[in-house]
Amino acid sequence: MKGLYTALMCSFDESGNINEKGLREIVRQNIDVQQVDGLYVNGSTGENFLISKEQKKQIFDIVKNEAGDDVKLIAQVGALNLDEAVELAKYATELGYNAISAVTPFYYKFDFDEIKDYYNTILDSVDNNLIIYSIPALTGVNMNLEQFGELFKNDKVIGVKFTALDFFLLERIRHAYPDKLIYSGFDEMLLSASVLNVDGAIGSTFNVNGQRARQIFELAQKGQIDEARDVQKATNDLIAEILDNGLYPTIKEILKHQGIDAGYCRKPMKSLNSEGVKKAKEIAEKHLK
Ligand code: NGF
Repeated sequence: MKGLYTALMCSFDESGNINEKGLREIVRQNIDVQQVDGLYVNGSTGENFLISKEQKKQIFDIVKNEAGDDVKLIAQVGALNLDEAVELAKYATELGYNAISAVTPFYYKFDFDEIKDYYNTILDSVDNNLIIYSIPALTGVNMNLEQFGELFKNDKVIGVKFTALDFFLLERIRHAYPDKLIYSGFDEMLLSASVLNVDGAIGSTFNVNGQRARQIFELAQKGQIDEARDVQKATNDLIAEILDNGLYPTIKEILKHQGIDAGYCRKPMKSLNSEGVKKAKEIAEKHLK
């Protein structure tokens, strides 16, 4: 399960329905062109928290059907409704997803016992392994080293997707749990995370910049830090402009510019106006030639 995973975008039509053709094209682009090792399905980038349970299942179906066994698949099933998370975990496992992942429960201030019970409840319901999805900036949930250790006591918790700025904690987790998988979550910090010996990365910008992500990761593994830094710099020039123009809608527009039917974002997320679309094309032409 090590390696680089695209946090998969989903294509929606203007009314917010899944655009199956577009989603299949995004899957193929990631496998055939970006050549990532796997896909992380229904994460933040997939606009998971804006869609219904039935749409989540539909996306799991389409992605598995298109990808087959070409790459590894991780299904993000986390939901505030624990029954829904369990149902989705079972669904994705039956489809053959290689692992499940669940965001830490958010919105209410759950204590750690509640968080632990959430993960154990999901895992007790399926014969599959789980990757914790930790993204404190969006969830407000900050777990410490001991709490990660407590969750890792369940052998089916095989790792963490670490989308956080606290690299002191990242180093401590790496050191304390060498056998657990750590995936770096912030694409702009991939080199720094790779130097700390993460096992892989999961990123939104890999939809359009996966090849550079691989260069960074592999150069760092070989100790070629100067070369890796150059590629990270080129990557960050791209990411800075994407963030400035609007993260997910800009990635969609770049995909469209490359001939992929990436569609619209789900409301209340807005799609780009004509100026934003023009800027996205400029970003693609400047940074992704
Ligand atoms: O989009 C976010 C929100 N983070 C992603 C990634 O960690 C999310 C990251 O690639 C993800 O994996 C998922 O879709 O579940 C950033 O978009 C990127 O580094 C630009 O900041 O923080």
